[in-house]
Amino acid sequence: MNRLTTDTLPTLQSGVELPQYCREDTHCAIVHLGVGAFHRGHQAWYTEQVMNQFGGNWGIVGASLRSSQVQQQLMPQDGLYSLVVRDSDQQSVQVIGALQAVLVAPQEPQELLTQLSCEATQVVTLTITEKGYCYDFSTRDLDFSHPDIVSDLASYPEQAVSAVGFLVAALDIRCQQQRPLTIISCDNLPANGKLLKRVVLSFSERVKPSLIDWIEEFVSFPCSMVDRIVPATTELDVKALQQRLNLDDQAAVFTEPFSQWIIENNFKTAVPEWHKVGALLVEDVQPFEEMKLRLLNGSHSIIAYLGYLAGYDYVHQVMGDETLCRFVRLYMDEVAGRTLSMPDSFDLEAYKALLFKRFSNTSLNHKTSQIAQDGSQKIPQRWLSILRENYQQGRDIELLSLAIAAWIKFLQGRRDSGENYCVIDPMAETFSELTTQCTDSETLVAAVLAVEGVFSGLASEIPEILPMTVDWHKRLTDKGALTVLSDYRKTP
Ligand code: NAI
Ligand code: CS2
Repeated sequence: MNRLTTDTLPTLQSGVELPQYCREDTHCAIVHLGVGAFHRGHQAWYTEQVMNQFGGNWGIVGASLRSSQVQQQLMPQDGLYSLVVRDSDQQSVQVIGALQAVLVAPQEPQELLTQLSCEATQVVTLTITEKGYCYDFSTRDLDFSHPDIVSDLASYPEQAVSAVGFLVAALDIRCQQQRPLTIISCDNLPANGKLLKRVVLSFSERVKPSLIDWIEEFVSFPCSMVDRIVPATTELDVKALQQRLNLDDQAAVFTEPFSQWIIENNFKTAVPEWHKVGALLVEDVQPFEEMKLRLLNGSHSIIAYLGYLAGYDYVHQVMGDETLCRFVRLYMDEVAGRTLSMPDSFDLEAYKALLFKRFSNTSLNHKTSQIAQDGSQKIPQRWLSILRENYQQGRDIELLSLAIAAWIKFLQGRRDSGENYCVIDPMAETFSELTTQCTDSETLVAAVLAVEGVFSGLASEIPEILPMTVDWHKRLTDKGALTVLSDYRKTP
């Protein structure tokens, strides 16, 4: 079967949306770090809409700081890929042309540095996962002990491996050339723009303090709330699409109709008119970001750990389980929802109802195991800030202590059915040592709650959390997730 390429594009039947601008004449002004599924299903899609409707030189040069897999998927297709929107039995296909090149940083670091610092580049966007920022939640600053940062500080400005290292080396060159820049984090982190700026400035302080004033004046790091569920593409997805297109697309991504991008209106350069194609520019992103991280992502992590332990592979399956659904509803209404301060005009109930609808989309094969990855990097902003705020307000912390117990159970690598699995987390080694050494709930829960990089002294701040979590861990171990949840807060 032929591959999707510039040459085979015209063979696609009607009904498939194609790029409405001349790719060959379009220059690149955006560099994106972390060309995973989400970038292709979200920022690249918004940029494609801008070029389809208003033209402009907003081509994207993507860069993977890790593997060459995406380059091997995309470049034999001239950077073209299908974005497939699925909603239960509906499906639409759009071919995205915005991505014009993909670099692999470990193989071509100089090319990436040149692209990041060249005059044409106006904007850098990032989806490098929560762990890609080398951020230490306990110090709220750059993790100077992180191996990538240790290596980048030693070899600066050559041979960077981290996004922070590449950005500072590029900003160093841009400062000499007086070329401002807008850098937009599109990862699920609290105040992601401020966090990125913090790590960039801390790194600069070590390698070139004189750069800091220039960055403060000529570089902006707008915060952004990003939202669209884009699961990892499976071989089955690719095969099904081959039938539909009669072309082979190894770089396709699959997503839902819903999409949201709320961006702080703080740019130091020109940016695409994303606000004309559905994005929202605001002065303060925080209320929206908190709402999304706490209601959507917080629920996702509850669905992931309790659902996976209970034997559910997909989010929509968990939503089909009354007991789990009730628990997610309790979390939204009585735990996370209580901490949000949304504008009066905002209909939070409608937002929550839409989340349940999105989670129930049966054609979106979103794996609980995918969401369960990197818990050490996700749980602080998804659960722990809520837990601290509710505790300070004298509100319920029971539900989240059960959720934390479920995560600790998940770290032990065995489902309630007895099936074993590998834990994927940057701290997996630490957790594997703890779960091997600590074989009873008391010692294991105490040991995990003492992991500074995640819990940052929570157990001493909230003394009740340890006995509560031990109790729930014992019950989960003895009875399994579904039984524990079916008893949870059931009126006798
Ligand atoms: P993915 O696994 O498809 O891609 C992850 C990308 O991050 C890859 O390009 C990989 O090379 C890069 N990466 C991983 N670790 C890194 C590190 N330590 N330093 C630099 N780069 C690194 O994942 P996907 O779906 O693209 O998600 C990426 C991020 O996007 C998420 O972690 C989240 O913050 C954000 N996001 C994802 C959504 C989704 O539904 N997939 C929705 C909203 C936000
Ligand atoms: C998910 C997110 O994998 C995860 O951690 O919770 O990727 C989620 O799908 C997105 O944030 C939705 O916008």
